[in-house]
Amino acid sequence: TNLSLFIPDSGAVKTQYCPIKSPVLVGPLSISFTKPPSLKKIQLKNRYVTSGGYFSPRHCFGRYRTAVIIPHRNREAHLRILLYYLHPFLQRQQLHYAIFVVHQAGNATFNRAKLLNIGVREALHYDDWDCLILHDVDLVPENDHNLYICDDSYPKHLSSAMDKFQYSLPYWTYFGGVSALTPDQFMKMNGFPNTYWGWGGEDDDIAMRIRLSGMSITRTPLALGRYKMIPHDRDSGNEENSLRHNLLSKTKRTWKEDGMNSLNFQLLSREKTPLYTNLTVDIGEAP
Ligand code: UD2
Ligand code: MN
Repeated sequence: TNLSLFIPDSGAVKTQYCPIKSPVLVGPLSISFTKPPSLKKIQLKNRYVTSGGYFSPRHCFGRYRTAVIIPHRNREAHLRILLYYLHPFLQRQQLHYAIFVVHQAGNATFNRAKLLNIGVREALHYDDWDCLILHDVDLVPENDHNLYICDDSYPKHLSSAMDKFQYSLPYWTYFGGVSALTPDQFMKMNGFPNTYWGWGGEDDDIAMRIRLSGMSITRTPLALGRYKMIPHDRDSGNEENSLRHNLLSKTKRTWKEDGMNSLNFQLLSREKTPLYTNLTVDIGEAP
């Protein structure tokens, strides 16, 4: 039942939890990448999103507290497209949520996994999150029944069916794109590796850590875990990591020492913009 039927629309009076299943989901979404919307336009369409990209359902208490963490550098147009689709998507899911963008400063080689570790550490200073969603900037979910909440037992892979892989998994242990972990699951595997500079390998390292720390991967069913990737070339500063196979052969020995317990970085700025919290960080460079 829709709780808002019983609670008069008198500002933000809340007396009950939101229903377990949101009544306002619509299912398959149509997504197009023609022209990135302006931040102003996105703000106007999301008037209940507050500073820092926060939202709480207005007429009921959100059951789930979700932090979305996006590693980013020089993909402003992609970020706008993602925010345009993601804010309404998360609101329809009736989540209490916030969006964090972790921006790598400078021109050193990109390091996706380290940025995600930083995003987790920082996001946990802001709220008591039930679920951390680690989200590529260029992946737009196509079905709002793909809930941005965590599985109680295991790390969950949400982007199980991407258009660029013909809406199926490229291989069985694939864990790239978008995933959902509780803070406990994330800490149990010592977070993600900090040592993968450039493109590739870090996702497989993450999948290995899940297993090595005694967990397994759950997934959104293929029919719901559908995503469109905004077409792009390889970024400069994110060249293929030629060390990745070598690193992957050592994960079993290194995962306990390389991760959240060895994370170091410098937080250059922390700002609440209208649609997201921006964290700009100096993460150093490959040794
Ligand atoms: C794949 C995986 C991705 C990751 C990557 C290997 C998919 C859809 N995703 O992405 O999760 O495992 O391979 O590292 O298969 N980024 C920036 N600026 C940059 C470079 C990267 O913001 O200059 C961020 C951005 O959030 C991007 C993500 O890093 O979505 C992954 O990089 P990519 O999109 O270039 O790599 P891709 O599509 O092969
Ligand atoms: Mn991509």
